[in-house]
Amino acid sequence: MSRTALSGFAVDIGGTKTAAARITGGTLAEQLVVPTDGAAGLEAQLAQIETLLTRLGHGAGDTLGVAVTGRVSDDGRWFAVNAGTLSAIDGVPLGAALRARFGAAGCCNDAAAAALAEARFGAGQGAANFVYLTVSTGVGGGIVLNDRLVQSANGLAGHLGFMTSPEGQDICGSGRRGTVESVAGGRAIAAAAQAAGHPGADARAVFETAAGGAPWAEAIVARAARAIAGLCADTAAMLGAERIAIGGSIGLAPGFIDRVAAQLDAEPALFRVPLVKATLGADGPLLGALAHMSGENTK
Ligand code: ADP
Ligand code: BMX
Repeated sequence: MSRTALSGFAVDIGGTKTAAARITGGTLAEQLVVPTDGAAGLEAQLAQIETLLTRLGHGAGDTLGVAVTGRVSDDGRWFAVNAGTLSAIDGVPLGAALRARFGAAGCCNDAAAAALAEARFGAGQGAANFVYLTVSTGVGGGIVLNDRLVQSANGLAGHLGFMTSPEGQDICGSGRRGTVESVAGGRAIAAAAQAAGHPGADARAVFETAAGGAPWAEAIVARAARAIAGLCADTAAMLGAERIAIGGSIGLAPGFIDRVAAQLDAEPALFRVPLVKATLGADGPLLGALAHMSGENTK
């Protein structure tokens, strides 16, 4: 499908922010962004979606794609993998509820959606084996192998942030110890800042402080970059990825990809997979959610 064939509405519920857009001919004609309520259950999340869609002019018969942080199983159930991000989302019937309320609607994981959009319209074009990583509230992933998005019935496929890292020691909200997400995700970076004696500093503040030269913040950013570089090399080994695109507000923070690339340079050549910026940026999950609704999974 071509990007210009995408018209309808899309919502992206991330761990920190929820975005909604009206999309016309593959372009975001209007977008709204509000904070995500991580303690909200299904009903409250649906009410938020409805408020945003009403403001954007969604009407009966309009197509709606919803991308969410967390896994979405084949039967449209939505589960947090990291329960610290979404505390009240554990198998709720999101797909059925969206269709009951909004008609032609569907849902998928946010990083899988972005991977699909980048593969078709962005940084993954021309690479048959392509991986998208988002470094954001968590660390998410989407895998495209032989031009197809890899999906599993339980919705867990592609959750690369739950691989482990030698940099990791802590137990994350998934229950696993030492995940990449527990080192490089935004929540983990904020927790590391608190442990370093800087409570209240979020990941953005840590990055800004590191840019100003503060050693404590610099150490946190450097550790996150090492964990992501290790994940990229592991991904090269596991999937033979030809290219990895990095997105998310941390992934796209000034200098972060360069730091990851510098760490990856220490790996043997075979594992030094080329890294690029996610060219669609924060639009990726929105465009991918709508593309996913159109049944787009083949070229
Ligand atoms: P979401 O996870 O909701 O999809 P983002 O991709 O914006 O949203 O990721 C949110 C995380 O990114 C938060 O931890 C926030 O502190 C962090 N962040 C936002 N802007 C920046 C920035 N300029 N530099 C570093 N971190 C940032
Ligand atoms: C976590 C996981 C993934 C998600 C990724 C990025 C939860 C709630 N989320 O690894 O499903 O794709 O974060 O999401 O378990 P974001 O919120 O950082 O954009």
